[in-house]
Amino acid sequence: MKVFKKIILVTALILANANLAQVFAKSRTIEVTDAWIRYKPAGIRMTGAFMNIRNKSNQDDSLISASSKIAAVEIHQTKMNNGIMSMDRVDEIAVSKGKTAQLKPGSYHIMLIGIKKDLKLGDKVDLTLKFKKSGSMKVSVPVIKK
Ligand SMILES: [Cu+2]
Repeated sequence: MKVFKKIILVTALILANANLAQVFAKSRTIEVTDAWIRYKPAGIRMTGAFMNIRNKSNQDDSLISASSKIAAVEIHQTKMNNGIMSMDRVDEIAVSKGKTAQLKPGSYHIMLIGIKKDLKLGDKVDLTLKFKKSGSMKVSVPVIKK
């Protein structure tokens, strides 16, 4: 019985490692979580993508571009100036070592422009994120109503 338990434990560990390997296959140093794209009604050709980007490496990095097959993509920052909200294109979003950059409404975000077809709730959009130090990684981002 003792041996049997051990085998189960070893199997569980192997499965856990397999899962980790999948997650880290894209990038050893960058981890993207809570990614979502804002659902927009049919006919609206632009929307924002939001996510948390964690830099697990020991050097500062930054997101320098993003791309997608279905739209032009820019990195934006929403700002309030004298009560007027505006969106500006920015060259990069810093992701300091050990820190998490939050891309969220009203702040930094990834803008999809000229979307070729309507995105439905639950659709997933592949985005390629390019980092100054960590290179490129792909994320599959669900379309969500928030
Ligand atoms: Cu924008």
